[in-house]
Amino acid sequence: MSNYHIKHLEEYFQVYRKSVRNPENFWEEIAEEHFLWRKKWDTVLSWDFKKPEVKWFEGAKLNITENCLDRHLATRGDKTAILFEPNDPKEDTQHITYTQLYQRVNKFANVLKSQGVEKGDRVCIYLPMIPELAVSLLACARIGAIHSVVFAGFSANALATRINDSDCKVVITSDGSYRGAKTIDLKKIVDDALEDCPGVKTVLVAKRIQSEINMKDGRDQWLQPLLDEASEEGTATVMDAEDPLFILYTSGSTGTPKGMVHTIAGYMIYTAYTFKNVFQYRENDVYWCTADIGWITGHSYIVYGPLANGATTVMFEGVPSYPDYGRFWDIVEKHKVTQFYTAPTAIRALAKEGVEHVEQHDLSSLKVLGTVGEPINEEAWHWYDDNIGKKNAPIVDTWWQTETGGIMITPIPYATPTKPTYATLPFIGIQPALMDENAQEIKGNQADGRLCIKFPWPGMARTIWGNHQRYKDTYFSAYENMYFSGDGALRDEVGYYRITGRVDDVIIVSGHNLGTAPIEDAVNEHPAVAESAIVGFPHDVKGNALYGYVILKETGESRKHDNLRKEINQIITEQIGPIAKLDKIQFTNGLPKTRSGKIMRRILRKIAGKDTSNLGDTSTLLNPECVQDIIDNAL
Ligand code: 6R9
Repeated sequence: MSNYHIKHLEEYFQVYRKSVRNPENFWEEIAEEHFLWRKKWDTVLSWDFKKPEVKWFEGAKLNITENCLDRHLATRGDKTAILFEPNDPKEDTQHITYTQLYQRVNKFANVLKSQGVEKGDRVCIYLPMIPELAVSLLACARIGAIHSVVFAGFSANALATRINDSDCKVVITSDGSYRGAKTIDLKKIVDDALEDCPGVKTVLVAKRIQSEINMKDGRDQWLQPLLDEASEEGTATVMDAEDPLFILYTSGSTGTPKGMVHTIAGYMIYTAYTFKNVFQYRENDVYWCTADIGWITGHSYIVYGPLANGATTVMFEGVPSYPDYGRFWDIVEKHKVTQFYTAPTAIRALAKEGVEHVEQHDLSSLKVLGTVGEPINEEAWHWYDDNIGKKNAPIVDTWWQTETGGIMITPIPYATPTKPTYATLPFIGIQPALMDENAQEIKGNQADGRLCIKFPWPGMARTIWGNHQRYKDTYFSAYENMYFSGDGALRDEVGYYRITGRVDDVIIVSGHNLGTAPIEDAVNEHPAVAESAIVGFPHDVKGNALYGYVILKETGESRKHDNLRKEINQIITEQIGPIAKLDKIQFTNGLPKTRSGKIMRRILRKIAGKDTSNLGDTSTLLNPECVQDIIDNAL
């Protein structure tokens, strides 16, 4: 059916118009024709952004894993579902077929059941990029348990916060992980985290690095022997369309991380449909997304979207620099990858190493290149286009969020003419709006404002776990009847969108969202620190890096500043993870504050970015005198 696979620009416009004129009919057709239901829905959509409440396909019954696995067995049983490429290129690639994946998921689901996991229970998954990670998500979904994956780069503290927030009773982890030439003791991190998590009764441990680890009696169990015993048969639990599928945490500008809740049917339809169109996926393609499954990109576009389409999805355990900077291109050549999806920060890091690493490889299999996670700068876009795609593989710059579940603004490759740094046009069914400072929608092209979405789409998150009020306050309160993304954007003369970046206190570092508040809280834990303010500043590889302004309790602090800097970063590593470390720490005697006591970050951002020519209006400051002092001592 043509609506499911869009092939040229005119068709995009036709289908787009249809999708926004009558969204219910549009999504119902997609749902009818491309998915497996145990029972069809009573209502396609009911919604109220004021409450807010959004329900898609209410009354329908299904299991997402029957859509990702069972229904492919007859026609694609021997096709590779997951192509696992290990950290060490000398270790063999694993081809896991649809039949094998189905059996592994059933075994794992049976293990979870035997451990007392029931429908609706939360299971925390803290694993490296090994096949068990994908299998464990699907195993949870098979029995209706809600998975909460925590990226395995987060610290024990961050893990504990997330486990407790959603009250997980089981944790799935591994003895350790490989990362380039290093190994990481994941189990030790879990042990530390669990000291603060009384609700966790069971830890299942996959073996990956064969290291000696501590196994706590009565709590910890090796996974493999349990899997060996388990049956590879298993029926999928019948779920309601709006039952939660998973929780995934994302940083907010303040407070604890937000556990975004995605529900089954809408998420399935949206990830599957976007995957097919944004990557123009065809039956024998080999698709590779380099994200970690610990982030939404991995959930939607390594696991659910590709598998719902019966695709071959590559899972890479390692890093782009190991054993050398040609690793990505080595994998593309080896498996004849057709679609390659990565982050601007990776592109910039690889571009810096020069084209020699690229030139040794045959990249002619590539048909579509994608980017996600942060704005891509023009230079990186051209490097990607010239050296990787050889101007033959269109770049899809895909804008979306953990909250949106799937891609929202993007070119359709071979249909939408691309434009460097522009995510271009809304995806089918998506109705963006730009809002001005008076909370009015800016109509017409050549506009610049805050990016909102006017109408529900199936993939949107339904709530924040345990805190619906926060969901409402964060996303539905800034503008009436609109979902507010937290991003700024402009619309050019032909209606193409360019994302200009966050307009709140979230900073995107190497594509990872970091809230300033939790980092400041960590810095303030240092006994010598009185107060701190964190801002982002431009960085040529990471996109943004973090700059900390720190006031010490005693101005005559005798310890060396460099030691203090190390100690502060150590605390951040323990509390959040190494991704949140500060690149620069400036000790200062004051921070610019408004009369209501709010730190004026706008000024600090400009100073950190070495852009002090126009600091704007500082007259409302309580202590304008500190500004010059900060400028004079800037790093
Ligand atoms: C999928 C993902 C969401 C934030 C989002 C925005 C930034 C993502 C982007 C982009 C410019 C793009 N972002 N894609 N900015 N161009 N193509 O990354 O989800 O981790 O929740 O981050 O990332 O600022 O608001 P998540």
